[in-house]
Amino acid sequence: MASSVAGVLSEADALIEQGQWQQALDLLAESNREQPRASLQQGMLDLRLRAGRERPGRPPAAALAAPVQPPGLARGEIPEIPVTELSAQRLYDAIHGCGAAIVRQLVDTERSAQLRELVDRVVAAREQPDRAPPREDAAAWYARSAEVRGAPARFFASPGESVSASSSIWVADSPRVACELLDLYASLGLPDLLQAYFGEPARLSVKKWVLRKIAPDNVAEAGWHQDGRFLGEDIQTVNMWLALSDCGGAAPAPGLDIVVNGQREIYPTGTAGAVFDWTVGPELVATVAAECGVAQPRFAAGDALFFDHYNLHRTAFAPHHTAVRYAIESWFFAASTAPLKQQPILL
Ligand SMILES: O=C(O)CCC(=O)C(=O)O
Ligand SMILES: [Fe+2]
Repeated sequence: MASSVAGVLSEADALIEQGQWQQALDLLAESNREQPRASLQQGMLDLRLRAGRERPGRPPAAALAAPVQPPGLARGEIPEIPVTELSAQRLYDAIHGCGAAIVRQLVDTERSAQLRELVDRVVAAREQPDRAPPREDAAAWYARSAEVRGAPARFFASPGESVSASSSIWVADSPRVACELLDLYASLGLPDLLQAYFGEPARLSVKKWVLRKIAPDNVAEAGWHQDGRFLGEDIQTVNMWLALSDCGGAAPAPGLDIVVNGQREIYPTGTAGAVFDWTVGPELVATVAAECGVAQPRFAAGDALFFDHYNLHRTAFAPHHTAVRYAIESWFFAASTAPLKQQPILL
């Protein structure tokens, strides 16, 4: 017989009062494995949000060797790291040398298909709440935590559409999916990998952990941007952009366009022909890209692209796009410098 949710939650609270966050999380996770319940999933996420607000001191820099440019690459080519060789040093060399790394089939085809379904369920729960399963149906598909501050994530619905073609939804707004993804990241060894990369534990965040379902937008240019423009520079980050559709290059769904360089500066925005004040103008991008090239990689579902806040990129758009693209964007931050504005979440 599974224990009552109230009982488990109060036991977890007692552990937290003694500063035993990890034990409290383990208790909730074990109870949820026994019998998955929305309130337990919500409880786990709330706890991670509360713990994320505690800021550890800044440790000495990570013990990684100075980055070495991966050899043998053509201009505009993003280095690929075989999944069996993925390490903090290889990732560091690729991101600091070339701006990004691709890890093919980090997630297998079956799991990526499941994740795609999860995204659709969250989108449906958000857009058609009356059709979503009730709150205690072993799944909090869409529920805003009391620990989350601010307006919901951007949400694109064209006037007159009952279901929008494109959605961007905070993972933190779906405790069910947040728990599934945290399990996935643990099974991929990401917490240890990122700890080695940053020299300290990694955090996720409310605002930069996003489920994306993007409709082809053949004409409207999405802006070239660096996430460091919003996130700041005195931070350490790694974004894992996980494709859940066949996309990019000649595929029918839009991928990403990426400037392939390892430079560590934030370019001016709103100039050189930029459409928005937060985007880098196409003329400036052309100048930068003349030296290093732009990649438009083809991704299969389950392929991951890793980059950080200095990378210059945009959502691809092209006349041949006809299909919706699914992806999950997970920005990881070194705990001691994770921007509080992004609402850090314990990994
Ligand atoms: O998914 C996209 O099209 C945009 C992703 C992006 O800008 C990011 O992950 O920083
Ligand atoms: Fe971005």
